[in-house]
Amino acid sequence: PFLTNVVLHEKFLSGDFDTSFIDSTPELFNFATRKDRGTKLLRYIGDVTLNGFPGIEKKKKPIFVKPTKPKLDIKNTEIPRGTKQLLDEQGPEGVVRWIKEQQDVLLTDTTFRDAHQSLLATRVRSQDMYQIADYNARMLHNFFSLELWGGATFDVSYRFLKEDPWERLVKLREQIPNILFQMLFRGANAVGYTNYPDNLIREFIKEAANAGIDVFRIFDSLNWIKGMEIAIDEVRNTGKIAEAAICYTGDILDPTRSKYTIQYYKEMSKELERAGAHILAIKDMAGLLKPEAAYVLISELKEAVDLPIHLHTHDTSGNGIYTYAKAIEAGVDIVDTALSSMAGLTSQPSANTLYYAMSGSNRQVRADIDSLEQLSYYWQDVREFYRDFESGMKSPHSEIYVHEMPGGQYSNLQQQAKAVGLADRWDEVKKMYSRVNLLFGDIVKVTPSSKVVGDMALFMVQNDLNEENILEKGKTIDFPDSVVEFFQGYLGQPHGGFPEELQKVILKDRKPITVRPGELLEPVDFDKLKEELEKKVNKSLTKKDVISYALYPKVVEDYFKAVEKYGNLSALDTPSFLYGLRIGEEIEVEIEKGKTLIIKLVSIGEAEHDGTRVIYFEFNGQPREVVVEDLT
Ligand code: 3PY
Ligand code: ZN
Repeated sequence: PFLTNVVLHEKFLSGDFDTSFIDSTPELFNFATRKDRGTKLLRYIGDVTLNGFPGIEKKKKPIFVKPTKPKLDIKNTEIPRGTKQLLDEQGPEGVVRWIKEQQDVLLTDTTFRDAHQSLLATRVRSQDMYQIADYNARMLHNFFSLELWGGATFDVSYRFLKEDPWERLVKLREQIPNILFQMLFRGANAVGYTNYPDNLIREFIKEAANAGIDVFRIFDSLNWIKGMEIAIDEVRNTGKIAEAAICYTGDILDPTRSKYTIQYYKEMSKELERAGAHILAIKDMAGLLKPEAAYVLISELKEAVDLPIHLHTHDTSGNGIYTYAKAIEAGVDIVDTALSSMAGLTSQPSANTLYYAMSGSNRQVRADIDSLEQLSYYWQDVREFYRDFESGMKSPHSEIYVHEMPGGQYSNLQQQAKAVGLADRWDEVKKMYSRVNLLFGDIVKVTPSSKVVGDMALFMVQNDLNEENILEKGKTIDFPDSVVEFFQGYLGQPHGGFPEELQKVILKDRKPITVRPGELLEPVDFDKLKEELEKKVNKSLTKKDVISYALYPKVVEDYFKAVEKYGNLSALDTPSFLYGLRIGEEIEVEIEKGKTLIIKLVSIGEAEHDGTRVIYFEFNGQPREVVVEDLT
């Protein structure tokens, strides 16, 4: 039950002047904020019930089943030791030694990051992770790592979920103390879409390492090693694992594609080893690495470097398991998989399926299959919550080998196309995507270079442009900002340089740079930014908040404004977060351990002249109402 105001305390009412109860129960003074928190939550629920959630077609809230939890007695099952303890005790070198000694294939689970980035437009909320994290600690204890942070999860948390990604990381670390936590880090672009000053890159890595990240998968969106060096160096300074990635594009076994050859990948792997990588990742972000090519690539790279190799792919073509099997045959050490109900198609291949695929071979997949199946049931149910963010892809797409779109981009670009009214021209957009790639000189396409290609493809379809008239009319065209920035060199330098004629047309009078953008950017003044944002949002902020603000000023400011209006929404269950409540529906929201709010939607009032409606609730049994702007 709820503590009430201090003046209602029995001792106060009795006129007893012994006020020691005030010291022993300071929470009595939380009255105002708690009441405020309840009102804010009701305001959010009223708002989403009435106006809907962006990206979800306005309709009646569906009936969802409560996600099935594994049959494991959490309280009476100890958390086994895992790779995290190994890192803490023996450092990155110890972990590397240990990986090399393993005969089994080790797994990274991507369910908390790339899987939902690739299937559900990155929309999975922390609450759905917290509900299962205690099980992960016990049931995936023998995994190499969990990829659960970075990539698009960072800005999408603030932008669409109104959640603090740092809070997610810290809480998951508390629940899962035994498995390495991995993030995807875009080199000089950090978790953003543009190059940032060096000191921001370094501070971000320090803070992320402190908050719980152990393995930093660092890549550059053009495979430009200069764009990765600062990050590799800083990860090494923190004592964490620097996993440097080569982005795989093209097809090493296709003699007609001469730009990205086996020689190219071998040289890059050696450079990354020299730059200080502890582990080498092959980041096949679109799922272009065909099985035979995987065998050749892994075999050759094993010869070229002395690092463990970690392979990442997407199952868009349906060939993912076959690719992994060939890579395993060639000696790959670790592969990325997702739990089966969150696997396949644009996501990673299924861990469950790979487990069976390798049975009877001399290299087993290190996992407990019963645990994988049970965890997968949970995600099957949770995935339903997010059905409106599904891409609609129902079966393998072999056309991926032609358009080469990263798995993590597919559902996101589709949302973007929808937003600019191109939903029914999606096929055209995909074709244009591959044409833009060739127009740009066949570049590596991965965030943010893939976003540049996507923006240009949308722009060309929208404005009925093609390769010829771009060059003819280009001087009078205002190209998307991301495209201009790319041709200026602000994402770094592509292998083989920029196509010169096109670069001139796009840049007009602007001069391109050829040095590392970080050399030209002013260092971030964190104190000044802190002051600036604190003034704007009227509260004191942490270093983490300020780092986020430096990366995403507008998004993070809007996030704090949303928090001011609605409070911290992360405790709300996902169906209610996305759809609000049905009339008569009652939910419980545990806002803190042991503190639960009971909320029932009673009715929605008539539209008022000023464009608002009153929403009537029962809040812990008491009638409460909030006024909500009607945007329908
Ligand atoms: C990201 O950078 O978010 C990616 O997933 C790239 O593949
Ligand atoms: Zn990926």
